[in-house]
Amino acid sequence: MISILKKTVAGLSKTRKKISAVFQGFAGKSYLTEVDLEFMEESLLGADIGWELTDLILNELENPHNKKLSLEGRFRNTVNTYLEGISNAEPLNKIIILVGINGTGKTTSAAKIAGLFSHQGESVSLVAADTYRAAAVEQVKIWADRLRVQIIANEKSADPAAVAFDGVSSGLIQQKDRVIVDTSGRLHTSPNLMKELQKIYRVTTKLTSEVDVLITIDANTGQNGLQQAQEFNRYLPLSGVILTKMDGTARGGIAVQIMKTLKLPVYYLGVGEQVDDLIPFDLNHYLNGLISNETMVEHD
Ligand SMILES: Nc1nc2c(ncn2[C@@H]2O[C@H](COP(=O)(O)OP(=O)(O)OP(=O)(O)O)[C@@H](O)[C@H]2O)c(=O)[nH]1
Ligand SMILES: [Mg+2]
Repeated sequence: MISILKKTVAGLSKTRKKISAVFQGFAGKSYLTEVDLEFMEESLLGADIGWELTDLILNELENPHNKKLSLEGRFRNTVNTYLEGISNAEPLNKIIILVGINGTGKTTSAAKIAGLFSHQGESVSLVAADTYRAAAVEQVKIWADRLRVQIIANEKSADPAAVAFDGVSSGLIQQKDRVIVDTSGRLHTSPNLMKELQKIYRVTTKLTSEVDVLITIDANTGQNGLQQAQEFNRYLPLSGVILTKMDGTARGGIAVQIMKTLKLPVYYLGVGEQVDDLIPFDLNHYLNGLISNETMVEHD
Protein backbone atom coordinates (compact mmCIF):
# COMPACT_ATOMS: atom_id res chain seq x y z
CA MET A 1 0.00 0.00 0.00
CA ILE A 2 1.19 3.50 -0.79
CA SER A 3 2.28 5.28 2.39
CA ILE A 4 0.27 8.17 3.77
CA LEU A 5 3.22 10.50 3.23
CA LYS A 6 3.48 9.57 -0.43
CA LYS A 7 -0.25 10.00 -0.92
CA THR A 8 -0.17 13.38 0.79
CA VAL A 9 2.69 14.53 -1.40
CA ALA A 10 0.92 13.27 -4.53
CA GLY A 11 -2.41 14.80 -3.51
CA LEU A 12 -0.85 18.20 -2.98
CA SER A 13 0.97 18.26 -6.30
CA LYS A 14 -0.84 21.33 -7.66
CA THR A 15 -0.35 23.35 -4.49
CA ARG A 16 3.24 22.24 -4.17
CA LYS A 17 4.32 23.18 -7.66
CA LYS A 18 5.25 26.78 -6.93
CA ILE A 19 6.25 26.58 -3.28
CA SER A 20 8.54 23.62 -3.78
CA ALA A 21 10.13 25.22 -6.86
CA VAL A 22 10.90 28.31 -4.77
CA PHE A 23 12.53 26.19 -2.06
CA GLN A 24 14.55 24.20 -4.61
CA GLY A 25 15.80 27.48 -6.06
CA PHE A 26 17.10 28.52 -2.65
CA ALA A 27 19.07 25.33 -2.07
CA GLY A 28 22.18 26.01 -0.02
CA LYS A 29 21.15 29.51 1.08
CA SER A 30 20.73 30.25 4.77
CA TYR A 31 18.73 33.43 4.39
CA LEU A 32 16.90 35.17 1.63
CA THR A 33 17.38 38.34 -0.37
CA GLU A 34 14.68 40.88 -1.22
CA VAL A 35 13.97 39.24 -4.60
CA ASP A 36 13.91 35.75 -3.03
CA LEU A 37 11.43 36.98 -0.46
CA GLU A 38 9.16 38.38 -3.14
CA PHE A 39 9.12 35.00 -4.89
CA MET A 40 8.38 33.29 -1.63
CA GLU A 41 5.60 35.74 -0.74
CA GLU A 42 3.94 35.30 -4.11
CA SER A 43 4.02 31.51 -3.91
CA LEU A 44 2.71 31.35 -0.33
CA LEU A 45 -0.12 33.79 -0.94
CA GLY A 46 -0.92 32.01 -4.20
CA ALA A 47 -1.36 28.78 -2.24
CA ASP A 48 -3.83 30.51 0.10
CA ILE A 49 -1.72 30.13 3.22
CA GLY A 50 -2.94 33.57 4.30
CA TRP A 51 -1.31 36.94 4.97
CA GLU A 52 -0.66 36.42 8.64
CA LEU A 53 1.36 33.23 8.31
CA THR A 54 3.05 34.41 5.13
CA ASP A 55 4.37 37.45 7.04
CA LEU A 56 5.60 35.27 9.88
CA ILE A 57 7.39 32.93 7.46
CA LEU A 58 9.00 35.80 5.55
CA ASN A 59 10.18 37.45 8.78
CA GLU A 60 11.72 34.19 9.88
CA LEU A 61 13.43 33.47 6.56
CA GLU A 62 14.87 36.96 6.06
CA ASN A 63 16.35 36.92 9.52
CA PRO A 64 19.90 35.55 9.36
CA HIS A 65 19.98 34.77 13.10
CA ASN A 66 19.19 31.12 12.84
CA LYS A 67 21.54 29.96 10.13
CA LYS A 68 22.07 26.53 11.61
CA LEU A 69 18.61 25.39 10.57
CA SER A 70 17.76 24.95 6.90
CA LEU A 71 15.18 27.23 5.33
CA GLU A 72 12.81 24.27 5.16
CA GLY A 73 13.34 23.61 8.86
CA ARG A 74 12.58 27.22 9.72
CA PHE A 75 9.49 27.16 7.50
CA ARG A 76 8.25 24.05 9.30
CA ASN A 77 8.96 25.47 12.74
CA THR A 78 7.08 28.67 11.95
CA VAL A 79 3.98 26.80 10.76
CA ASN A 80 4.14 24.38 13.69
CA THR A 81 4.30 27.24 16.20
CA TYR A 82 1.50 29.06 14.41
CA LEU A 83 -0.77 26.02 14.71
CA GLU A 84 0.33 24.92 18.16
CA GLY A 85 -2.45 23.14 20.03
CA ILE A 86 -4.83 23.20 17.05
CA SER A 87 -3.61 20.74 14.45
CA ASN A 88 -3.75 17.62 16.63
CA ALA A 89 -7.13 15.99 16.24
CA GLU A 90 -8.78 13.83 18.91
CA PRO A 91 -9.68 10.31 17.72
CA LEU A 92 -13.12 10.31 16.15
CA ASN A 93 -16.17 9.06 18.03
CA LYS A 94 -18.32 6.09 17.08
CA ILE A 95 -20.96 8.21 15.34
CA ILE A 96 -19.79 10.56 12.59
CA ILE A 97 -22.24 12.95 10.95
CA LEU A 98 -21.16 14.57 7.70
CA VAL A 99 -22.49 18.02 6.91
CA GLY A 100 -21.71 20.72 4.37
CA ILE A 101 -22.98 22.65 1.40
CA ASN A 102 -24.07 20.99 -1.83
CA GLY A 103 -21.55 19.02 -3.79
CA THR A 104 -18.64 19.47 -1.38
CA GLY A 105 -18.09 15.71 -1.12
CA LYS A 106 -20.14 14.50 1.87
CA THR A 107 -21.35 11.25 0.36
CA THR A 108 -18.03 10.36 -1.23
CA SER A 109 -16.20 11.18 2.01
CA ALA A 110 -18.71 9.15 4.06
CA ALA A 111 -17.92 6.17 1.84
CA LYS A 112 -14.18 6.80 2.00
CA ILE A 113 -14.26 7.01 5.81
CA ALA A 114 -16.34 3.82 5.93
CA GLY A 115 -13.67 2.23 3.73
CA LEU A 116 -10.83 3.39 5.99
CA PHE A 117 -12.42 2.09 9.20
CA SER A 118 -13.59 -1.13 7.65
CA HIS A 119 -10.09 -1.68 6.26
CA GLN A 120 -8.86 -1.39 9.86
CA GLY A 121 -11.18 -4.25 10.82
CA GLU A 122 -14.02 -2.20 12.28
CA SER A 123 -17.68 -3.03 11.67
CA VAL A 124 -19.22 -0.04 9.95
CA SER A 125 -22.65 1.06 8.82
CA LEU A 126 -23.55 3.91 6.51
CA VAL A 127 -26.76 5.82 7.18
CA ALA A 128 -28.33 7.46 4.13
CA ALA A 129 -30.02 10.47 5.72
CA ASP A 130 -30.13 12.60 2.57
CA THR A 131 -33.85 12.43 1.87
CA TYR A 132 -33.88 15.33 -0.61
CA ARG A 133 -32.13 14.10 -3.69
CA ALA A 134 -33.77 11.14 -5.37
CA ALA A 135 -30.46 9.55 -6.27
CA ALA A 136 -28.82 10.16 -2.89
CA VAL A 137 -29.80 6.88 -1.24
CA GLU A 138 -28.86 4.98 -4.39
CA GLN A 139 -25.42 6.66 -4.34
CA VAL A 140 -24.81 5.47 -0.75
CA LYS A 141 -26.08 1.99 -1.66
CA ILE A 142 -23.60 1.66 -4.50
CA TRP A 143 -20.75 2.62 -2.17
CA ALA A 144 -21.97 0.31 0.61
CA ASP A 145 -22.13 -2.61 -1.84
CA ARG A 146 -18.70 -1.88 -3.15
CA LEU A 147 -17.25 -1.60 0.36
CA ARG A 148 -19.31 -4.48 1.73
CA VAL A 149 -20.54 -2.41 4.65
CA GLN A 150 -24.07 -2.22 5.95
CA ILE A 151 -26.38 0.53 4.73
CA ILE A 152 -29.34 1.84 6.70
CA ALA A 153 -31.87 3.79 4.65
CA ASN A 154 -35.58 4.45 4.43
CA GLU A 155 -36.57 5.56 0.96
CA LYS A 156 -40.13 6.21 2.08
CA SER A 157 -39.18 8.69 4.78
CA ALA A 158 -38.96 12.40 4.04
CA ASP A 159 -37.64 13.18 7.50
CA PRO A 160 -33.84 13.02 7.66
CA ALA A 161 -33.81 13.25 11.46
CA ALA A 162 -36.01 10.14 11.66
CA VAL A 163 -33.68 8.26 9.29
CA ALA A 164 -30.65 9.37 11.29
CA PHE A 165 -32.31 8.33 14.56
CA ASP A 166 -33.25 4.89 13.21
CA GLY A 167 -29.85 4.41 11.60
CA VAL A 168 -27.85 5.34 14.68
CA SER A 169 -30.04 3.36 17.08
CA SER A 170 -29.81 0.33 14.84
CA GLY A 171 -26.02 0.71 14.65
CA LEU A 172 -25.82 0.99 18.44
CA ILE A 173 -28.03 -2.06 18.99
CA GLN A 174 -25.89 -4.06 16.56
CA GLN A 175 -22.81 -2.81 18.41
CA LYS A 176 -21.22 -1.40 15.28
CA ASP A 177 -17.82 0.15 15.83
CA ARG A 178 -18.67 3.05 13.58
CA VAL A 179 -21.85 4.60 12.19
CA ILE A 180 -21.41 7.21 9.48
CA VAL A 181 -24.35 9.46 8.67
CA ASP A 182 -24.57 11.14 5.26
CA THR A 183 -26.78 14.25 5.17
CA SER A 184 -28.06 16.33 2.29
CA GLY A 185 -26.26 19.39 1.02
CA ARG A 186 -27.55 22.68 2.39
CA LEU A 187 -26.68 26.34 2.36
CA HIS A 188 -25.95 27.94 5.70
CA THR A 189 -28.13 30.83 4.53
CA SER A 190 -31.25 28.69 4.76
CA PRO A 191 -32.38 28.74 8.43
CA ASN A 192 -34.96 25.98 7.95
CA LEU A 193 -32.44 23.56 6.53
CA MET A 194 -29.97 24.46 9.25
CA LYS A 195 -32.62 23.85 11.91
CA GLU A 196 -33.24 20.47 10.34
CA LEU A 197 -29.54 19.71 10.76
CA GLN A 198 -29.77 20.73 14.42
CA LYS A 199 -32.60 18.24 14.77
CA ILE A 200 -30.50 15.46 13.24
CA TYR A 201 -27.78 16.28 15.75
CA ARG A 202 -30.21 16.54 18.66
CA VAL A 203 -31.91 13.18 18.07
CA THR A 204 -28.54 11.50 17.57
CA THR A 205 -27.03 12.88 20.76
CA LYS A 206 -30.10 11.68 22.64
CA LEU A 207 -28.98 8.16 21.78
CA THR A 208 -25.30 8.56 22.63
CA SER A 209 -22.80 11.24 23.50
CA GLU A 210 -20.22 9.62 21.21
CA VAL A 211 -20.98 11.87 18.26
CA ASP A 212 -18.71 13.91 16.03
CA VAL A 213 -19.77 16.27 13.26
CA LEU A 214 -17.40 16.80 10.35
CA ILE A 215 -17.91 19.46 7.70
CA THR A 216 -16.75 18.87 4.15
CA ILE A 217 -15.17 21.91 2.55
CA ASP A 218 -14.19 22.00 -1.11
CA ALA A 219 -10.59 23.25 -1.06
CA ASN A 220 -11.22 25.11 -4.32
CA THR A 221 -13.60 27.52 -2.60
CA GLY A 222 -10.87 29.17 -0.51
CA GLN A 223 -12.08 31.88 1.87
CA ASN A 224 -15.66 31.00 1.12
CA GLY A 225 -15.11 27.60 2.69
CA LEU A 226 -13.95 29.28 5.89
CA GLN A 227 -17.17 31.22 6.04
CA GLN A 228 -19.26 28.09 5.42
CA ALA A 229 -17.69 26.35 8.38
CA GLN A 230 -18.13 29.38 10.62
CA GLU A 231 -21.82 29.53 9.78
CA PHE A 232 -22.42 25.80 10.25
CA ASN A 233 -20.62 26.01 13.58
CA ARG A 234 -23.20 28.52 14.77
CA TYR A 235 -25.88 25.87 14.45
CA LEU A 236 -24.11 22.76 15.66
CA PRO A 237 -20.72 22.03 17.21
CA LEU A 238 -18.32 20.96 14.49
CA SER A 239 -15.56 18.58 15.55
CA GLY A 240 -13.43 19.18 12.50
CA VAL A 241 -13.06 19.47 8.77
CA ILE A 242 -12.62 17.23 5.75
CA LEU A 243 -10.92 19.26 3.07
CA THR A 244 -12.00 17.74 -0.22
CA LYS A 245 -10.78 18.03 -3.81
CA MET A 246 -7.25 18.93 -2.77
CA ASP A 247 -6.09 17.13 -5.91
CA GLY A 248 -7.73 19.76 -8.10
CA THR A 249 -6.48 22.94 -6.51
CA ALA A 250 -3.28 24.97 -6.24
CA ARG A 251 -4.71 26.61 -3.12
CA GLY A 252 -4.24 23.77 -0.65
CA GLY A 253 -2.66 26.19 1.85
CA ILE A 254 -6.23 26.91 2.91
CA ALA A 255 -5.90 23.98 5.35
CA VAL A 256 -3.69 26.16 7.54
CA GLN A 257 -6.11 29.09 7.50
CA ILE A 258 -9.02 26.81 8.33
CA MET A 259 -7.29 25.40 11.38
CA LYS A 260 -6.10 28.78 12.61
CA THR A 261 -9.29 30.75 12.01
CA LEU A 262 -11.80 28.12 13.07
CA LYS A 263 -9.64 26.52 15.74
CA LEU A 264 -10.78 23.19 14.33
CA PRO A 265 -8.55 20.33 13.22
CA VAL A 266 -8.54 19.07 9.65
CA TYR A 267 -9.21 15.34 9.97
CA TYR A 268 -8.87 14.25 6.37
CA LEU A 269 -7.80 15.46 2.95
CA GLY A 270 -9.77 14.26 -0.06
CA VAL A 271 -7.42 13.77 -2.99
CA GLY A 272 -9.55 12.09 -5.65
CA GLU A 273 -12.81 10.33 -6.44
CA GLN A 274 -11.83 6.80 -5.52
CA VAL A 275 -12.51 5.21 -2.18
CA ASP A 276 -8.91 5.21 -1.02
CA ASP A 277 -8.40 8.85 -2.01
CA LEU A 278 -8.81 10.06 1.55
CA ILE A 279 -5.78 10.77 3.70
CA PRO A 280 -5.78 11.21 7.46
CA PHE A 281 -4.34 14.69 7.97
CA ASP A 282 -0.86 14.91 9.48
CA LEU A 283 0.75 18.33 9.71
CA ASN A 284 4.27 17.04 9.06
CA HIS A 285 3.23 15.10 6.00
CA TYR A 286 1.25 18.06 4.81
CA LEU A 287 4.27 20.36 5.12
CA ASN A 288 6.35 17.79 3.26
CA GLY A 289 3.68 17.86 0.60
CA LEU A 290 4.08 21.62 0.25
CA ILE A 291 7.82 21.93 0.05
CA SER A 292 9.39 18.67 -1.07
CA ASN A 293 9.82 17.47 -4.60
CA GLU A 294 8.36 14.05 -5.20
CA THR A 295 11.72 12.29 -5.52
CA MET A 296 12.60 13.27 -1.94
CA VAL A 297 9.99 10.85 -0.56
CA GLU A 298 10.55 8.05 -3.04
CA HIS A 299 12.41 5.93 -0.51
CA ASP A 300 9.86 6.40 2.24
N1 LIG B 1 -11.30 15.16 -7.49
C1 LIG B 1 -12.03 14.95 -6.40
N2 LIG B 1 -13.37 14.81 -6.53
C2 LIG B 1 -14.09 14.60 -5.41
C3 LIG B 1 -13.50 14.53 -4.13
N3 LIG B 1 -14.49 14.33 -3.21
C4 LIG B 1 -15.64 14.28 -3.92
N4 LIG B 1 -15.42 14.44 -5.24
C5 LIG B 1 -16.39 14.47 -6.35
O1 LIG B 1 -17.26 15.58 -6.13
C6 LIG B 1 -18.56 15.28 -6.61
C7 LIG B 1 -19.58 15.52 -5.50
O2 LIG B 1 -19.35 14.58 -4.47
P1 LIG B 1 -20.49 14.07 -3.48
O3 LIG B 1 -19.84 13.17 -2.49
O4 LIG B 1 -21.65 13.55 -4.22
O5 LIG B 1 -20.87 15.46 -2.80
P2 LIG B 1 -22.03 15.73 -1.74
O6 LIG B 1 -21.53 16.77 -0.80
O7 LIG B 1 -22.49 14.45 -1.15
O8 LIG B 1 -23.16 16.34 -2.70
P3 LIG B 1 -24.69 16.63 -2.30
O9 LIG B 1 -25.18 15.43 -1.57
O10 LIG B 1 -25.37 16.83 -3.63
O11 LIG B 1 -24.69 17.86 -1.47
C8 LIG B 1 -18.51 13.82 -7.07
O12 LIG B 1 -18.33 13.81 -8.46
C9 LIG B 1 -17.30 13.25 -6.36
O13 LIG B 1 -16.70 12.19 -7.07
C10 LIG B 1 -12.07 14.70 -4.02
O14 LIG B 1 -11.46 14.68 -2.96
N5 LIG B 1 -11.40 14.90 -5.20
MG1 LIG C 1 -24.40 13.64 -1.04
